[in-house]
Amino acid sequence: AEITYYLAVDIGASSGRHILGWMDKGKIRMEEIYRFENKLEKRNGHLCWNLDHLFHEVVEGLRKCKELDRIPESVGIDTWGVDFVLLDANGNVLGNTVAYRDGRTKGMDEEVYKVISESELYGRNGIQKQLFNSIYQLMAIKKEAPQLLARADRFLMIPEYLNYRLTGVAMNEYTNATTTQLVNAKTQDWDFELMEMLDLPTKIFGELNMPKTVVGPLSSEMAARVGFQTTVVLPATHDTGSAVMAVPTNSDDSIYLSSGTWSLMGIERLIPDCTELSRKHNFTNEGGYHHRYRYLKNIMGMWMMQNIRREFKHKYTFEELYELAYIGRYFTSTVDVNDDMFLAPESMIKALQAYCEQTGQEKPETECELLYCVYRSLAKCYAKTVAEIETVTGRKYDTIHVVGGGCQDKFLDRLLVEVTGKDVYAGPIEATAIGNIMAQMLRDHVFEDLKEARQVVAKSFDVKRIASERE
Ligand code: ADP
Ligand code: LRH
Repeated sequence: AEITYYLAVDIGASSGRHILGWMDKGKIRMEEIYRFENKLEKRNGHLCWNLDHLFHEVVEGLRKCKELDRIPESVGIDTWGVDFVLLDANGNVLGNTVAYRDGRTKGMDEEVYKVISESELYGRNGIQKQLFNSIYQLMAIKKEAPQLLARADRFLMIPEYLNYRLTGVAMNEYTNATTTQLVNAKTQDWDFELMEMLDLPTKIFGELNMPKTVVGPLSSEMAARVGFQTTVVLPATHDTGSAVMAVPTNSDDSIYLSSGTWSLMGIERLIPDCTELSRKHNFTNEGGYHHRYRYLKNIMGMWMMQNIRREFKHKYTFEELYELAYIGRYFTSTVDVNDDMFLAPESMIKALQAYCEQTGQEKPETECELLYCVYRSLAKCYAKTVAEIETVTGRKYDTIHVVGGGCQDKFLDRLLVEVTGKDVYAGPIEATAIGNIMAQMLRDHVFEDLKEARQVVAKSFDVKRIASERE
């Protein structure tokens, strides 16, 4: 029989990949057919994404399907959240695509709180305060370049913009929209009243569409360029939304840790929690597939390791890095990984040393000490987050599922077992792409619902239980 292929284009802050998925004897099969690098670039003093390059890579990966003669029934794109473009009336991008790690949002929280208090804001959207959220980025544009906002006709998040380039259709999607901090948690729609209070142009925000919605066929120009026709579909276009769909369990007793450039740790909930208690613990209520909420916390994550590895000139393998960290385990200084100073430092090593000095701790000097300091600090933050989840929800969880590229970090997985005392499972590695494909398969009625799809994920992919040191 003919195989029906679905293509996930999953672009993270560090890399992008095209992954084909299909069903085979009741299991999901996947194959990565294309991969490319993604990184920040400095332009006019701002940290930016190179969108033209990303789009070029999206097209190259599509062409690869043609080359392999495996034409997907549909294709879905997901990327990191919060970043967006403004389009003018002719569909051209206004200004640079400034990335969330750029410093332009400094002080923009205060601008917003002049209009609405922090707790009232959280009460409306339940989104964790992070200075890079789109709401603060928009305030920065309003302050620095109001003419861009005045000329803007459409607001599109990164995956939506890539879809637009593929199809000519400009369409907003719900899960990623929630990361703007401009969506009301209860109505699950744009908070136009809030936008008006902030004097943001409401007309640029289009109707919100749920995952599984069809964007459209490739434009004829695109179809000619890639050599085939297909349908562009919305997955949960926020990568974390897709990753959490692919957490391989339906149990309520489980916490997930989506581990990539960021660590996103939390649970799935059916009702948002926009209370003061929740805000004080800085949890977010992002919108998920089928009206679920991702109740989680952003933790600085592997970004710190990525930077250190770069500063070590990539001279060690992952296994060697674990060994070095192990040697450094006598070193007890820790940092608050979520401190702003680690968001985009010139040197992560210097930032770690400065933090330790400023807090009166011994500063890490050797490679071993630096690595262990980051591991220990991350692990400490995970343990604290688990405790906070248990406090806020008033219950205990017995399991942690780690998914994403970072779940391959054996040292961190072990440490997680040690500091939390929970049963820790690692995998699948490509959870985000799997979630993306699941949404496309759900649209195609391959599965009845998310529950069934998750059961199939659990039996289709490698999920390893992490043994503790004592076992
Ligand atoms: P993103 O989607 O944010 O780009 P990924 O989910 O692709 O991130 O995860 C990539 C990250 O996973 C790498 O930057 C690296 O930090 C980590 N990683 C991948 N493989 C390993 C490994 N074997 N050991 C430790 N870390 C790893
Ligand atoms: C992870 C992620 C996360 C966002 C951040 C900007 O890739 O999408 O959920 O908060 O990037």
